[in-house]
Amino acid sequence: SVPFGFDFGNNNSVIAVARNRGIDIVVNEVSNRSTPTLVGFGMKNRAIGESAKNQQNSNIKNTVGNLKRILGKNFTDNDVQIESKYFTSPLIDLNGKVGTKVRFLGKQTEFSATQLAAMYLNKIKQTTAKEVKGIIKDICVAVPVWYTEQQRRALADAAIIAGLNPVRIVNELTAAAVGYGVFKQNDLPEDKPKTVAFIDIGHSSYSVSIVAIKRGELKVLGSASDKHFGGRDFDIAITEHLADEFKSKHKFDIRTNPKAYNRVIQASEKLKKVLSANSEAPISIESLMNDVDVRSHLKREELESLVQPLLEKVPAPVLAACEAAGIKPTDVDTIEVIGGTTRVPAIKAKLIEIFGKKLSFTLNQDEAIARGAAFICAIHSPTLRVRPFKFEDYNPYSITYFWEEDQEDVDHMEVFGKGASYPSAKLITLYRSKDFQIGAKYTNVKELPKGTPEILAKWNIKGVELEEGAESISCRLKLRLDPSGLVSVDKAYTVVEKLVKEEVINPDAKEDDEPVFKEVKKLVKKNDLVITGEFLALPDQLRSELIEHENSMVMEDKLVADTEERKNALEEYIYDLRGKLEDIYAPFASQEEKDKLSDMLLKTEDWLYDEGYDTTKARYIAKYEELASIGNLIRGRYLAKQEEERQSSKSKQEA
Ligand code: ATP
Ligand code: K
Ligand code: MG
Repeated sequence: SVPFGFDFGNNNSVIAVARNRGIDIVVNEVSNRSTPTLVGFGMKNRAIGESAKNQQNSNIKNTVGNLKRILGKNFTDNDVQIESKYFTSPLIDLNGKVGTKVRFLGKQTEFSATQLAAMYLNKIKQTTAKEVKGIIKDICVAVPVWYTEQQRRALADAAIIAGLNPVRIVNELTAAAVGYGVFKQNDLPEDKPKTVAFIDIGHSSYSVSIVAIKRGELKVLGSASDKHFGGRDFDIAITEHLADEFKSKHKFDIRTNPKAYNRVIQASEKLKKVLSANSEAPISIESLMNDVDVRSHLKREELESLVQPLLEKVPAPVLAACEAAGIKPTDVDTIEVIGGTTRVPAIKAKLIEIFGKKLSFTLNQDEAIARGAAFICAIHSPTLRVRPFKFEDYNPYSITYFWEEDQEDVDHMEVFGKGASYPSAKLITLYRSKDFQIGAKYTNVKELPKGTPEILAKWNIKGVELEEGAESISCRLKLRLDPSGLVSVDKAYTVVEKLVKEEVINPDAKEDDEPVFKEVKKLVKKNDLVITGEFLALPDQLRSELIEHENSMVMEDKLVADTEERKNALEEYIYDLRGKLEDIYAPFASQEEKDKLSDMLLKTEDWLYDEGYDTTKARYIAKYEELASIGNLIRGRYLAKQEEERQSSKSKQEA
């Protein structure tokens, strides 16, 4: 399959594919290089991406965005409460996880965040498959550095439900940094690495990673984020300001009308973008509420004062990331900036002030993450050869493994500390008298949002057999923080002490001296243990059900689209045939045929506005064929005549 990388943005998502000649951005059905991250629900089908955006205003309560914000969150998570203000559908508690309720197929329907993300990923898969005309399976998805174990697992579940194979989940800025390392290869130092700060401010979130980078490799030294800082906060600040203004000017409150409020958000976003390049900009919306047209304007300074509290939050993530990396902002060699919101002049000015240096924009601000992710997916591909590039990521939350005390007097150990690099593995030894359990948890769950589950995974380790007369046996466990930042127990086996013969190395020995052996005690592997794990992922049974459900919704959507297509084809045929009957087909039909066909065309047309307005694909096809049975007869005569004329003019020429 063609490896692809996916920047799962909160506002817009970007797809890139790796092919032999390099990395390409995939355009969607309307030739855009990014796709709105929205899922809409209708009376008959779902609308995903561009079509969801088109219908957003007319279907505001059943259009869901902010998918990455609720994915893998427990309902009691603090962040969920914060998030609810950005949603136009209610956030609900689905067995402890977050979901939403929408009107779909005429019924109130609940969907989990994982299902919503799966729907979107499935659409992205279809877009990619259509564009590359190949099989699409392996995906590398980029996520914010602050994504927890549960969020990463939920994303993997969503990808699987969408029929994808999530080969790796990578941090957004790490993907961008890898892209930078690969594409700027020749400008990078070979020995002493340079320090680059990568900064991404998008629609919902703001992250900074400090990266040591040289030719062929990089290491993320520190990362930090403000999870609640992005372009949407600017849009809301402008909208709230305008809401007050309209209230005093026109005596209506757009806050009471979700559709009007959303139209102002969209206009505010446009206004904000204009203000990044101009010092003043107008805004006007027709018939916003109560049939009133509104207009206003905003100066850049006014916008800056509206978002002053946000601007004051710009330095914190930079300082925290630098502290994690053990450097000062002024020690950074280059500052690479990506994400739509870094186009705001006041933000650029703040960043320049903190680093005391100008900013660099060598990466494509909108596509760098997807490109890097596609490259990383290609690294994992068995069929595509890519230049080797080594990268190590930064673990933001300390992880401890724990077990029940048996022969040892400790029952836990911090294994992957905060700030450690990953992927990484650690071998530990436990002295066990019988089969046992081991678990992994956040060392300080209090550092995470309230409601984040503390326990990440539990494994049952089976097959422990003691040597005769022994009270315990050494069990070796290989613990891993895998490339996607997920915990695992990769290997487990028992070892025993055995006397083994070992050759004594004598540097003075002559060539034909007999080798000398001695007996030494050595730990040797006895047997492998069986590992079964429970993760913060969906149970297999439920996952299978969701795959089936998703597939049936895809089929249904396809049927609705095909039906619509057939209906349009019929409508077009009516107009086409009617026109030709009076024109080029006229000499080839008898008056009786003409009368009969005209009558049929008229009846079918009436039918289309009546009973045939909303019917089955089969009935549209049947109507089409009914008309075509006469239409094709006449067309046949017309074509025969054309052919006859062509032949005769050809033979005239030859003569
Ligand atoms: P996130 O990274 O938070 O998941 P995202 O990846 O979808 O979100 P981006 O695509 O990086 O976000 O950026 C989108 C945001 O950038 C939107 O809020 C958009 O309004 C804003 N934006 C884009 N262009 C400009 C501009 N010229 N001036 C100001 N803001 C802009
Ligand atoms: K994006
Ligand atoms: Mg982004």
